[in-house]
Amino acid sequence: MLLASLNPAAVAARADIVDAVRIDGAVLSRSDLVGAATSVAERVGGAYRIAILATPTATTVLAVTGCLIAGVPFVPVPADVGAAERAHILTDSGAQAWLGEKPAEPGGLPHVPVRLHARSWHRHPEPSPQSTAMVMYTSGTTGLPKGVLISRRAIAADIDALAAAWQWTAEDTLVHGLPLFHVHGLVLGLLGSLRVGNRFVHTGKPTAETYAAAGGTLYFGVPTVWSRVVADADAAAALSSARLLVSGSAPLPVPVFDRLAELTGHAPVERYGSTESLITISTRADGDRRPGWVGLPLAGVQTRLRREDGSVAPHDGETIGSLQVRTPTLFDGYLNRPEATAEAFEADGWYRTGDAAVIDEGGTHRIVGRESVDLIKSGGYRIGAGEVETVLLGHPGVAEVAVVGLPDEDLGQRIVAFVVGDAAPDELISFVAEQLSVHKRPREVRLVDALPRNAMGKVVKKELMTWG
Ligand code: MLC
Ligand code: AMP
Repeated sequence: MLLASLNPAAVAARADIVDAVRIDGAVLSRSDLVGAATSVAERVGGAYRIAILATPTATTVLAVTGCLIAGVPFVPVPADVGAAERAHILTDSGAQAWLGEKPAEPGGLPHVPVRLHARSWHRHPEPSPQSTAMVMYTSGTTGLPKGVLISRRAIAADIDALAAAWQWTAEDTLVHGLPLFHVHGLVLGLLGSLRVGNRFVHTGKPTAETYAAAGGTLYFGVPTVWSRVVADADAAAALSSARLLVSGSAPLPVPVFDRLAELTGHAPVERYGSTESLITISTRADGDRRPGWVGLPLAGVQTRLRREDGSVAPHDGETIGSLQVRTPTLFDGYLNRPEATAEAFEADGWYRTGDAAVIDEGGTHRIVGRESVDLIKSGGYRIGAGEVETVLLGHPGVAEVAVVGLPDEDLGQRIVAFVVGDAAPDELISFVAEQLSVHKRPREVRLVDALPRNAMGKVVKKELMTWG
């Protein structure tokens, strides 16, 4: 979709931008981007599905953009992926080749390099809006990560709704340092910039210093990033010249919201969503910015709260219910997982987000928390407890294990593994980092004599969490 199909007006109007993308020391003009990505499209056109090791580099930007121009579905693979997770993603997705960055372990697939200086001006026909743009892997409460089928239509609808809510235009310079293998950094950050036509700056690491030095108008960050920014008052003050600071992917602690407002003069805009639904709820640039609340449904999005008895909860700002959404930004199911797909929806087609929320009389939403203790959010990353437990049980020094997310000032939640066994904690942490992704490793392993279990023999995680 790149640009042309995404928004021809934006491309035409901004064809002369000499610094459309800055990433990893490279600067791409709009013309470099279109020419080099079209050349990539020529080489991958007709492929069934392509894997992209999503490191934050110009190579990755061109690989992604080339696939979008060619209409080839791509699979963003976490830059820090480990052996077992990589094997699963490749097998499950049926990817035929790696495009762009070359992985250390290609897993038997051929590698197609991206040539940064190649150019093509061929005009590719616009792929159908219903077609799959990407298959993005995400964790569930149990089992291996599932491939989320995300259509071009869903992405375009989401970016347009966010642009309206945030008054986001081609005049903006969008800055972030988030991974390019999740919705936040990839779909909103990179594809959003391609569609809106604004300048995009990737800072490499999302630190207070790199954000302060980037000179943007629109900044994206997960709460961990914002809490690190406010810990550096000088860097935070440099963001006062920005237009909008946006937080999402996990709850922004109220003290961080307040401190950010104090140091930068900008109350942050909070927004909520998921890999499956994309972003569905947000504060508007011209709306009320209330700490702890994530705003109103985006244009075209409907929300409702379901109580346990199936009734719809009132919008009184207090009654907690399961948040459900109906939205044009929704995914097209989990790849190869019809049962999991069916379970994600109510009989009447509403998507079950798995989050508990309240809605006030004015329609403003507050996210209360996840309904399952087995889905952990750490540094804005979604991690399934079951996935980490399965890997740990594969280690000979582990007899029993339970993984939980404990409250953490920096990461929101930190992954802690309670283990019955005789393995060294550091060895277990590295074992997970090597098998899954580095960011899924437990930050702490506690060796215990026994796990708390109920009469059925099931581990009582709520009790474990009080051991924290
Ligand atoms: C440490 N490291 C190890 C290791 N221990 N490497 C290998 N094995 C081990 N045992 C290394 C790491 O590789 C890394 O190296 C360095 O230590 C620091 O890693 P870290 O400790 O994991 O980083 P940290 O500082 O904790 O990261 C914080 C963070 C990160 C905020 C930068 O969590 C982050 O980028 N979060 C963003 C997640 C996100 O975008 N989520 C959006 C999901 S979409 P090196 O060399 O690499 O530094 C979504 C929808 C929505 O949720 O609503 O948006
Ligand atoms: P992911 O699939 O990685 O995109 O994670 C989606 C989950 O992140 C949601 O179901 C929420 O639990 C959480 N999340 C995203 N944004 C917010 C937010 N602004 N506040 C609280 N939780 C959030």
